[in-house]
Amino acid sequence: MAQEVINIRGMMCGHCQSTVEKAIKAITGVKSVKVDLGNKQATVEYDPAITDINKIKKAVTDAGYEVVA
Ligand SMILES: [Cu+2]
Repeated sequence: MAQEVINIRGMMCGHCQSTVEKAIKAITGVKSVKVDLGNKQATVEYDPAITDINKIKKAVTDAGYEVVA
């Protein structure tokens, strides 16, 4: 299991937070996700044999938010 922290730009409220959470959770291979609105970070635990961090970042982008490198 791998854990990664992603910095996200564009989250303004609890609705944004749950949108990002749902988008990441929907990916096969993601075990858990915790989005911190204050720090604008998502902590994702995933199985690297099933998915990868780029797919997770893409889900955030597709949901309408920006991933900060
Ligand atoms: Cu919002």
